[in-house]
Amino acid sequence: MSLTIYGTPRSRAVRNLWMAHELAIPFVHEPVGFGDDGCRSPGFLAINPNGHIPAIADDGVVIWESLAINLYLARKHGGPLAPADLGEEGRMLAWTLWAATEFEPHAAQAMYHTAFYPPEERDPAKAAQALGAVGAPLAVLDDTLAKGGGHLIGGRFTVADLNVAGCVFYLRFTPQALAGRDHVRAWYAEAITRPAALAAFALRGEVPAPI
Ligand SMILES: N[C@@H](CCC(=O)N[C@@H](CS)C(=O)NCC(=O)O)C(=O)O
Repeated sequence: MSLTIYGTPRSRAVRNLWMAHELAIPFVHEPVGFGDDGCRSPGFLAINPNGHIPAIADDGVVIWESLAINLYLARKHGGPLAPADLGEEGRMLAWTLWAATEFEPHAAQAMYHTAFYPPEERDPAKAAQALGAVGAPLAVLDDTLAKGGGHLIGGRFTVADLNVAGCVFYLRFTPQALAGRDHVRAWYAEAITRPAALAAFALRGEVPAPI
C-alpha cells in the first residue's frame, strides 16, 4: 500500500495530514509548495491540473480536493471516523458539501481580509461582510451540535467533524464570529486538540488553539 499526500502543511493539505494521523495509516508526504516551482509546476499539474494543493496518489488513484480526499480515506480505511451505513455516508457528504459551499468561502474571506493578505490588500468591509455571512451557517452548526451531544453524526467524532472543523479553523483570527456559539466552541476545542490534529499542525510549527 502506498499513499502520497502532496501539499505543504501550510495549505489545506493539513486536513489530509490530520486525517492520515487519525487513521494511523502509513503515508509519504511531499510538501509541494505554492507558485511556479510548486503547485503550478508541470510535474504537479500532471497530478492536479487545477494547480492547487492538496492532492493524493493512493496506489495509482489520484484525488484532489482536500475534503473529498478525507471522505475517500474514511471510506477506504473504515473505523469510527467512517460511515457506519448509507445514511451516515449521505450525511457525511452533506456536511462536507455544506462546509465547502455554505461555510468555507465566507470563513476564508474573513481570514484573508483580517490576517492573511498583506495589510494594504485587506478590505475591512469585505471582512465584515464575510463575518456577517458565517452567522447563519454557524447557528445551524451550533444547533446540530447541541442536539447531537457534541458531534455532527452518530454521537462520535467522524470525518464530517474533521472536515467542518478544518474550515472553522479559518475563524481563528476572528474569534468574535464564535461569540455565543458555545457548542461550536466546545466541539472545535475538542477537535483541534486531538492527538492527530496536534501531529498534523506540528508540521506547520503550530499548536492549534481553541477559538
Ligand atoms: N477546494 C480546494 C482548494 C484548493 C486550494 O485552493 N488550495 C490552495 C492552498 S490551501 C492553493 O493551492 N493555492 C495555490 C494557488 O492557488 O496558486 C481544496 O479544498 O482542496
